[in-house]
Amino acid sequence: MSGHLPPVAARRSPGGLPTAHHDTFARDHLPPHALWPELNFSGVPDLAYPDQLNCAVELLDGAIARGWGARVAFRSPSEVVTYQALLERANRIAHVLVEDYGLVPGHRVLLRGPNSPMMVALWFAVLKAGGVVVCTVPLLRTRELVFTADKARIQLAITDARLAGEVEAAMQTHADGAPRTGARVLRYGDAGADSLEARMTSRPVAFDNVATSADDVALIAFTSGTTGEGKGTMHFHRDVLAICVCFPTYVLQARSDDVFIGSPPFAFTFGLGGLVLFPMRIGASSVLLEQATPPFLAQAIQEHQASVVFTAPTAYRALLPLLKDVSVASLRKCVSAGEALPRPTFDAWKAATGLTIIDGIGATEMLHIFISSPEDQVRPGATGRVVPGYQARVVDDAMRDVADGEIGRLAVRGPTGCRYLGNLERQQAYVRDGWNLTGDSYKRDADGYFWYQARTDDMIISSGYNISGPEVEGVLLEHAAVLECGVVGVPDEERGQRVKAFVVLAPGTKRSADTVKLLQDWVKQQLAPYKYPRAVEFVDALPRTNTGKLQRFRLRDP
Ligand code: 3UK
Repeated sequence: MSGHLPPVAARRSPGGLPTAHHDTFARDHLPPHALWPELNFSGVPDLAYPDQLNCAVELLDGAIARGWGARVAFRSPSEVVTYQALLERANRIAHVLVEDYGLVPGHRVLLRGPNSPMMVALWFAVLKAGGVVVCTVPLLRTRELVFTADKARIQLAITDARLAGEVEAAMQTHADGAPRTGARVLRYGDAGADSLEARMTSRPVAFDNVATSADDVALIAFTSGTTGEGKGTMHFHRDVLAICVCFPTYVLQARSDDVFIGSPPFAFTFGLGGLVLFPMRIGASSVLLEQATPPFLAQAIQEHQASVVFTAPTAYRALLPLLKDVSVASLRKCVSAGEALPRPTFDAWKAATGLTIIDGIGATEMLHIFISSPEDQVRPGATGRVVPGYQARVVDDAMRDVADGEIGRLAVRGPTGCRYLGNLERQQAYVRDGWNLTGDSYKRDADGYFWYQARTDDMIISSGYNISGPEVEGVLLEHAAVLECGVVGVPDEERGQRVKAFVVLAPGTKRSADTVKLLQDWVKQQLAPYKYPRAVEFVDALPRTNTGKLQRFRLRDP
């Protein structure tokens, strides 16, 4: 491999550290250093990393060094994998990647498959070999895979054999139809002589890990795209470890005997952190489900006696009616992220289980959660206080602080932050004066709690009033007739915008003018009347991203 080393002068990352990447695509497509957010590693202890750092080695080889080899790391419906077995599996795969597929440090490897112990082993194998991981959700189709492969200039795609068709097609052409050359596909999970499993068996269980730099790119995570095409965000080896310190240590406070479980796919960094990195950092175990819709999740919590769950607000709501048949009494900690947690969901979960949901706002650009409070400090309805290690402000358009209680834009910074892959325009919009602007409007109270209002572009402005769609949604959800809903502003000649609710009715409720009136009156009783939905439309389902987020832009502009 040393024959391919680029000239020494080029072998520095923008942060100034020597890089171990021989293929420098990821580094070359970082935004200029001046456009990075300000990064701060001194907010809490344990964030000062050595210049040379491989997060996969820290987490996996480190777990063995800490004496956890015999502990169960991951369970799935079909297997139980100890830390030692996971290490050996990842090492064998790393050999295959380097020896059979010519993986060179810096190569981008696309992973496609549902959450599973094998997917975790692949993730570690790529990083141990110095590669850059690009996870994709199983739902992606050829067109989206082509987009991802073009953006991240993928050299190798490793796919669950059951999902191979689309990725094989995607690896053959670029978006413009030109043939893609040099990209290969490797399947796992089938019996073929050419499968990954067949290749792995003969390889050594030890691997010579690549000594990456702390700021070499480890993963490119694509945003789920509530407003259109996904953007690739780049995260370094040290970022992966930093998120294992901040939220887990100061908010989650899980223990090594905890059993983690949840629904988000690894491609959504919420899932990667909550289901892989955080449990591994403390030697706990995690249950990985291919199917994690609420009925499967509830069953699996009971079966595996899971104690820490990571899922989305809509899933908590959908779990509630299942609790009469399934026991989730083993749960100790419940984390919600991805969307605002409606107060009725928080209250109903507490009433049904006695548990306080830990709400937390995170973002793909920030890698994980940066505002959230431990259960004993939760203020119902607020997202929480800033996670130690991060700083957060509410600012106006000129980046000046607004007064407590006023609505403004959320600005955050900390050890992680936004670096888009080759997208200067978006970079300049997301990062201003060293702060990350997440695109959310918030209010802060005098005690430092942050209260979510809406996405900045989702704020409804009607007759001069600022109206938060999620607030109206929360009230509608309290009504027994409402199963799900989305509230947006639609154009209105007189008011500028008019509040419109899209409602999925509970079974047995009639779609009638009476129901419209019932819901409108309900909102008027609960909130300032100017917030009530002047228009109500009944729908069968709401448009969501593949991570379950409501796509309000599609409601506004059907
Ligand atoms: C919204 C929330 C209110 C908010 C994510 C935890 O969701 C994650 O990342 P995405 O890039 O979306 C980011 C945006 O989603 N959001 C997320 N959590 C909350 N809004 N309350 C919340 N608790 O608009 C944010 O800007 O998909 C969440 C960990 C990792 C993640 N990537």
